[in-house]
Amino acid sequence: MNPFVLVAGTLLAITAAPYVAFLGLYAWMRPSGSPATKRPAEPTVSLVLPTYNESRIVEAKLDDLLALDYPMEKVELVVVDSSSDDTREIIRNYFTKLEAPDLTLIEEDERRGLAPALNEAYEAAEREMVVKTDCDSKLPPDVLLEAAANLADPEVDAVTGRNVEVLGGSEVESGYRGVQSHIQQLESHLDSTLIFHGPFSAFENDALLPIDPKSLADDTELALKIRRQGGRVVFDPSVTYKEASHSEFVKRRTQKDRRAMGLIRLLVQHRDALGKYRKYGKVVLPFNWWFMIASPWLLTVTLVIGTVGAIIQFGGFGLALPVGVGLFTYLGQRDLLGPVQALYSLFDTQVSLLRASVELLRGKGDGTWDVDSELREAFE
Ligand SMILES: Nc1nc2c(ncn2[C@@H]2O[C@H](COP(=O)(O)OP(=O)(O)O)[C@@H](O)[C@H]2O)c(=O)[nH]1
Ligand SMILES: [Mg+2]
Repeated sequence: MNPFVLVAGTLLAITAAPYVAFLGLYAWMRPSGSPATKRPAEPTVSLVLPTYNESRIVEAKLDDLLALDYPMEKVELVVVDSSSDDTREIIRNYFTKLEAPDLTLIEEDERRGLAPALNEAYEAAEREMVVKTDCDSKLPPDVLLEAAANLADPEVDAVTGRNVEVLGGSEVESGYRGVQSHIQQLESHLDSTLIFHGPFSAFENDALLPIDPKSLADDTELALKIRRQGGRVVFDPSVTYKEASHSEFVKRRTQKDRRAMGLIRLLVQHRDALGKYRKYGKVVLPFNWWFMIASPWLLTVTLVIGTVGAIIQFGGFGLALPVGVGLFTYLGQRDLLGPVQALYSLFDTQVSLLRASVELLRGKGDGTWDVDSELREAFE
């Protein structure tokens, strides 16, 4: 065998080893449900909703929030609005006819980015449980009760949930979310999970901390900081939401690459947490470092060396490898891969993570972006 093929094979085995170990751990622990000791609870709630030019969908979002199965006298809505359209007028009008919930509307004169806006909203939130939700997501009626039941466990300070339906029907995103949900369950049963999701995250008000104004991963950053301060932060598959997503390769890049950038930067900023905080720093964080930072580069190098090796070995036929990857991408983004569609979803995520680390190395990645109008259409 030529040395290139040998090196590529070895690299692939090294890349895969932690995943195989994680899979083994999963099979051994068989985590299911939330690791929290859940019990019925009805704390007072601050719903935090950040809005930037959401006039198309904000009314539907408010309808959705008011349909939650929860005593609305216990709820306040804290909106932080940085729009240049009439989002805030729509919200104000909506609330003129309502007795409950209470509304706190923070009106920003100009858009400074999501993280500074959220810091203001968290500062203003006064109730016991603080729930952050994005405008372009839908919540089921039981979501507050499910979240409150988790926070009733004195060890647990934050909980996030599972995307049960990808609005717009992207199979790439659903495939990835399915895999991710198993990973996050295992992480939570080991100790705590890393990623917190924008459509729904709930926190103990007492545990809140300011986030980095430049953050592109605000929800995850908050959870990570809460874990570092000693609270447990978990994923519960019974806490659910729906969010819109694309399948197509190019369209996916904008949102996924930005999110990936936010997560990688966060891991690097908190590199001193590795090895600390029990299994969170000893298992969960290293696994995420491997998945988000090491694997994308290792896989790229493997592909390049493997292609060189295959060309030396088989001449022109060696190009079958990169052509195969191209074909995989072409079919995957069209949701045409059937049973291996989930594998494509992981590949797609690795592409975003690779592009994100390149962008970060080039010094890119600050805090504002365009609201994706096609995704708003999927929401409607
Ligand atoms: N107040 C405020 N809200 C923002 C800003 N940027 C985005 N948002 C809101 O934050 C939420 C998430 O934004 P979105 O564009 O959907 O992010 P994505 O889901 O990661 O693509 C939405 O409710 C937006 O309206 C901002 O600069 N200020
Ligand atoms: Mg969104």
